[in-house]
Amino acid sequence: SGGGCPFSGNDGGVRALLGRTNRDWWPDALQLEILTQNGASPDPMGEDFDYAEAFNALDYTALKEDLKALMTDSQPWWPADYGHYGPFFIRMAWHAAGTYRTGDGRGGSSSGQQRFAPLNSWPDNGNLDKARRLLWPIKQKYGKHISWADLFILTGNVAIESMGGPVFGFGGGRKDVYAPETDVYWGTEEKWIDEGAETRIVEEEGRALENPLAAIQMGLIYVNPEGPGGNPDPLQSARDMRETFGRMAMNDEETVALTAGGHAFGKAHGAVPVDNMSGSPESEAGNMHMMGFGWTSDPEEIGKGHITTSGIEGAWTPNPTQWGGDYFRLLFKYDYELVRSPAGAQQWQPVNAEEADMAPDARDPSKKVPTMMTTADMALKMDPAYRKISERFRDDQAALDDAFARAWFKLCHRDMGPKSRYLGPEVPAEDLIWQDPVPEGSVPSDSVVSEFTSKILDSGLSVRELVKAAWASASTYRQSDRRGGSNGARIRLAPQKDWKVNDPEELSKVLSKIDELRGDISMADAIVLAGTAAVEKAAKDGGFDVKADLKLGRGDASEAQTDAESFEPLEPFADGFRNYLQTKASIKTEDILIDRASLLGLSIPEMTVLVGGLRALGAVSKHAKHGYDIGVLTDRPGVLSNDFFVNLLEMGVMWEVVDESGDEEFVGKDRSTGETKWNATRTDLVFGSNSQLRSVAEVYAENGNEQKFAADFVKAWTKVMNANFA
Ligand code: HEB
Repeated sequence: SGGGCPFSGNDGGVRALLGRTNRDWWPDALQLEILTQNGASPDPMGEDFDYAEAFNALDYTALKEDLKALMTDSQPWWPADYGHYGPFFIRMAWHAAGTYRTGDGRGGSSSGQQRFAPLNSWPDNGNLDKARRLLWPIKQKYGKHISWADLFILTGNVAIESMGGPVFGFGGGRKDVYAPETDVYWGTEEKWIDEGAETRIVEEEGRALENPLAAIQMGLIYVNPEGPGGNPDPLQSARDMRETFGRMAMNDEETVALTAGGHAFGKAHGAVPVDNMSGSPESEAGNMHMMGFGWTSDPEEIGKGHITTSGIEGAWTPNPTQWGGDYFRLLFKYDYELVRSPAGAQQWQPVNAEEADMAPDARDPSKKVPTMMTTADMALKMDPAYRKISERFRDDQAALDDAFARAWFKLCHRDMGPKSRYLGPEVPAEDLIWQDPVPEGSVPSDSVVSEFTSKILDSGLSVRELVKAAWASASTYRQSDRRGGSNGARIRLAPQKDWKVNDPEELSKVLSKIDELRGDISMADAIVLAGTAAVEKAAKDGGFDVKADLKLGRGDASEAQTDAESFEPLEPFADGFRNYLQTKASIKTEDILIDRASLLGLSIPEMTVLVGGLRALGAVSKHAKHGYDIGVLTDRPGVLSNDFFVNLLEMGVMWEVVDESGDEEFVGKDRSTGETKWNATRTDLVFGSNSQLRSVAEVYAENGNEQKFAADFVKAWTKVMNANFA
């Protein structure tokens, strides 16, 4: 799982790129986005703020001491269960990181999104607003030196440590943002899980989890604790866990270790039926005097511990604030029977539990209460593959310690990109395969570079071929989890080298030639140098004098440093920049272009000028029917020109759908003679048909803007080439 087209698996029909958005959920929410018109940033820290520098000046030890003290500093407005906030903070950190999905690299811990809608209001994040508010005095004290995003994860680590649990390390460097992310697709459902949103995998109906989603119902981080759609079937729950955790890049062993390790701590909250809770709805609903708190219950009831969050009630183990092996010991020692919590949720209770195996009451340690398991926990015992792993961990505590510590570290750092971005004194020395390690490269001298580029331009390879290879190498970058890109030259390894979009035969020919001529330059540098030299030559042939400001010093990753399978989700099944469409998706093909541009971190003008320039260079994927012609609206492919825009906006041409293309391909005919002049796709015509894109295309087609076009193209090109390397 994890591979496949990120826009497939929908029930049919065309869906909007973003599905349901904050504005759909909360139509009355404050319209702050009008203040970000004209490019005004909502970030109060300003563009010059260097978070890495601020973090490096942090008193890390003092911060950790303060966090440790906070764990047992119970506040009357939200008393700590068992006098220890540790478990609560672990859940906060896990939910901050657990939204990550491999399909598009979005979600995850790296920008502190749990503070904003919709995540601050997801039913599954119930009451975590209290956890974040407990942290405010510490955030305030350390200010710019620690971001919220880093603080969530570090607090989770300190919580584990303070309860005797194993920790593998911590890397800081998650820079906060100050507005909700608007680019994440969370699904199309119009209801939350607690309002009856349907479960997404229904085998009998052939319904599978839509990519890139990684949760089983709207408003959940992963699976429904009560089982799929509330059905308490541990085996079906295992199926859902395997699918959703797989999309978080976790295998069976990591899934078992994380879940069992996490539930060594704390308790679930379902002490009172939901209807008995007075108070406000979710955080984003904006109940003024609640000051951003959602799900508030009667303060008196809170004092007594009568809290309902998930609706499930009870701890997993007799020692909920102490790391150990009790979770598996109890899971296998007892038979569990299905019961209902006071709030009405379905959960599992050990049959005839001995007094010593009961849990303390969260408010009164002298009182003993039964432990419990959720249906998802029962999956670790009932699913044959999970069970094998669970039994091994039951019998080998050291193995569980190691597996939990490593899986937790991966969970919390998976979306941060290369290890070089990690900050602080607790960054583990060991390289981990999921970090996509790349050996450090060296910067070639100017003379070596110019010798290579003149050789490659004389080698008989065309501008198109060199440009396409460089684009194929660099454009896998996604700013969501900072994976992909030109550094490492993984374009020459499986699976990238065989991706259809890359025209593998042509690519392999180009890469061998580059390899033959590169001398001491790394392959990674040589590929982008060759493509950029071709761009500069094409610009010269077009009468422009432009130079790219390429950064050099990339390294080459080996096969052993590459987890090939983990790169599969990066494969483009459509790429508007190269006019490539393998399979029609559940969203419009031009939406996929927008999505790719967003993952590359491009603005509207950058996306526009790149498409127009790449078409002029002839850098389209080889198209089954058209050879290299589709969208190349110029008589001189290989020369950098604004011909694409000029010809696209030309009124003498009339466009018609090619019937058998299913609305994906078009021909441009001379309006008076009817003669066919051009072939194009949706991702070409959208720059003439969409009013906003047209306004930008017009700029690049205007007389007097030719030099601007060339300069903007080379700048945007360079941005993509440098993407994972700046
Ligand atoms: Fe968990 C809690 C479910 C995984 C950690 N969880 C919890 C709860 C539930 C759950 C329902 C309760 C809530 C309330 O409050 O009410 N989980 C779950 C599921 C899953 C999980 C279904 C998948 C399978 N976890 C997990 C993980 C982790 C965790 C992975 C980590 C690592 N949790 C946790 C904790 C807690 C919880 C620590 C406790 C919290 C407190 O105490 O507050």
